[in-house]
Parts: sequence; C-alpha cells; structure tokens
Amino acid sequence: MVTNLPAEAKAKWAEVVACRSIPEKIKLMREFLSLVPKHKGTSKLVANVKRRIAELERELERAKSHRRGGGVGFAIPKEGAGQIVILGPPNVGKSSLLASVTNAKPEISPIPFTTQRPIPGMLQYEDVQFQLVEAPAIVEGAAEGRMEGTQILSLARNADGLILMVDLSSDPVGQFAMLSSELEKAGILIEKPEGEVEIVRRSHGVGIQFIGCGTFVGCTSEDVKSLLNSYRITSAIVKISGRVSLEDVEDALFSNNVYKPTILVANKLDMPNAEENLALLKNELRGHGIPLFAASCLSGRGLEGLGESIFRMLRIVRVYTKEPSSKEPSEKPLIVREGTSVIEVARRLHSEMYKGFKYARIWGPSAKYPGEKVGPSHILIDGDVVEIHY
Ligand SMILES: Nc1nc2c(ncn2[C@@H]2O[C@H](COP(=O)(O)OP(=O)(O)OP(=O)(O)O)[C@@H](O)[C@H]2O)c(=O)[nH]1
Ligand SMILES: [Mg+2]
Repeated sequence: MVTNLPAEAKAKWAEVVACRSIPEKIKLMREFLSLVPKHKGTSKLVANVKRRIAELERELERAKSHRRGGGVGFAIPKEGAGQIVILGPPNVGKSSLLASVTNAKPEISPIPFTTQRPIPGMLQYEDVQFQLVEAPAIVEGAAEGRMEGTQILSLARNADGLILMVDLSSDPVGQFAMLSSELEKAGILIEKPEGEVEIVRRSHGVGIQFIGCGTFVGCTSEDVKSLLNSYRITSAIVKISGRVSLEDVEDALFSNNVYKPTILVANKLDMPNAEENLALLKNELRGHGIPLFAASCLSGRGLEGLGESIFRMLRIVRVYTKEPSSKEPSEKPLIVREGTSVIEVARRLHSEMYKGFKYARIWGPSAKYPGEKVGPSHILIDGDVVEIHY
C-alpha cells in the first residue's frame, strides 16, 4: 500500500527536495514529519526521514569541526574496473587481506585500530584490475558516528561493492550481525532487493521517463507517473531494475537506501575453534545469498577465486573494440555493465560513432557466427569483440 499522505505533506516534501541549505532542509523535514499521520503504513517512511535528519545533523557537525581543523574526508578516487571497500571490526585481518591479494603494503599488527585511514591496492584478475580499499575498523555505533563511522560508511556507500570481514577465532556470527546492522542503519543494503528504483530529478521538461530492465508489479507506468505528480515531480528519470511496486517507488522518494553487492571473508581459518565457528557462521548465512570465503590471510589459503567472485558480483562485462582496418582487437577491454548494448558502447567511445552509427560486427560469445552484423540494440556478453561502422 502506498501511504496516501495528505496533499500538504506531499507539498512540504517538494519543498524539502528543492531546498539546498542543510539547516533549512532539516527544519522542513521536521515540519514534514508533523504533517504525516502516524500509523503502521507510514512507520517506514517516518523512520527513513528521521534517519536522514540524523545524517544531515552529523554532516553539519562535521562541517563545523572541519572548519575548526578537524577530521578530513575519507574519499579515495576510483581506479580500475571497480572499487571494493573492505569493512570489518578491528584486528580481523583487513590489512593482511589487502597485502595478500593486492600490491599494497599496509601495516599489519596485533594492535587494534592500526589502520587509521583508508588504504587502496590493486588486485589483478585476468586482464582487469579491481581497486580494494581497506577501511579503518568499524565498531558498534558506527552508523551514529562512533569512531569515524560516518566517514567509513560513506566510503562504503560510494563503493561498487563490499568485502565484509570477520574473525573465525572470535565471534564471527556476532561480528557479521554488527556489520550488517550498522550498514542497514546507514541505508546500505547487502542483500539484493527484489526491485530497485532510483529517481533522478530533472529541472526541465523531460516528463517522467523510465529506463532500466525492471518491470512494474501491481501497477502501471501511468500509476507511477500520477504518484510522482502528486509529489509535484513532473520531470524525472526513473531507473528501475527487478520487480518494482508502487510502494517501492514511494519509498525511493524518502529513503536513500543503496544496494551494494557483498562478499564475506571469514579469516583466521588456521586458528583453533575456527572450524566450529565457521559451521555456526554458515548456518547463520543460509538463505542470505552472500558468497563466503573461509580463509587464512597469513598463508593465503582460501583466497583463490576471490578475483573471479568480485568480477561476478560487479555484473560487468569486458568488451574488446576493433577498428575495421585492423586485424587485432584492443588488448585492454572496455568495462561496461551487464546488459549494455552496442549503441551504448558507441556512445562511450566517440560522439561521432554514436551519432553516425550504421551497424556493428561482433566476434565472440554473443555472435551467432564470427563477424555477425548486428544493429544498435544488440546486447554484449563478456569477451565480445566489437567493430563499429559509422
Ligand atoms: N592466525 C592468523 N592471524 C592472522 C591472520 N590474518 C591476520 N592475522 C593477524 O591478526 C592481526 C591483525 O591483522 P591486521 O591485518 O593488521 O588486521 P586489521 O583488520 O587490518 O586490523 P586494524 O587495521 O587494526 O583494524 C595481526 O597480528 C595479523 O598477523 C590469519 O589468517 N591467521
Ligand atoms: Mg588494518
């Protein structure tokens, strides 16, 4: 069920969205909450808005301490085919993992909180590289800002995927529960939701446009348009994937939840009790759909296949472009998202190629026969060679 908010509440939310000043936005959000009838159907919305108020308040606080010369942000510029942030409680072996699978040389020590700033390193998988970033240790209360929690969680929010790490020699089930709970409180989902919606507002009249490979369930695109119009949104791009309900669309207006594909590394498999704890952890994870690596970063055991698993979770494909005049395709692949069509590749490569596109020839997994001639909407598969004619 959608929440059926009174029109004045919807109008107030439109003011919230339009407002650029943080203190003013917080004030408007509070006014919005006072206009929302409190019942079961609105409890999720109220919780989402309260969480966003708390986030904005922390942002204000941080900006103030920054002006006083306090902590700086943790952002790391992205490199390679994807950025994966390693998150875990202190001492679980995050630096040891980074050191064993990438070129980075972090300090490894039995003293907790050794790593104090994010450290990047590159992991080679076949002909692509992924950037792994070790985040400083995360603790209970991180989502409320404890121990640089806010910066660490925004590092995670900005990543393409996550590696969560727990220690099999202590309480891996409890550690996993703590990590999931802090992430959830920060609006970061680690399990793929059935449907995903992102609403990108546009200032001038494109109307409401739908893109992506999702489908609406229990509603039509007209229902979605009229719901958005009731919130005074008349110009926006709505990206959908999976099975999306009208409720999901309304949720997307109030929450800034994001889904991050996630791998769990359970480390210190060499320690006594590790096998027992591993069995408990596996039991806990049943039905979660999160890939688990039981490993010992000291010996490197159990980490084979990590690169491939990252590649799969990012849902990317490698495309090799070829000039009509040359025999060999490019050595370096172009990295695109699963489901990308030939014309999107043309757009990435060159505006002339995009505007003047005639056809493409394909070799590789998606070609019916080598050199197959295809049109703009042909979907590419990992390993394809593409020759664009324009
Ligand atoms: N037995 C065992 N010890 C490990 C393993 N991996 C790491 N350690 C030890 O665990 C301690 C902590 O390792 P780090 O890699 O520094 O852990 P971290 O998670 O980066 O710690 P912080 O940065 O302080 O949060 C060190 O003494 C490591 O030698 C492992 O697989 N087995
Ligand atoms: Mg460390």
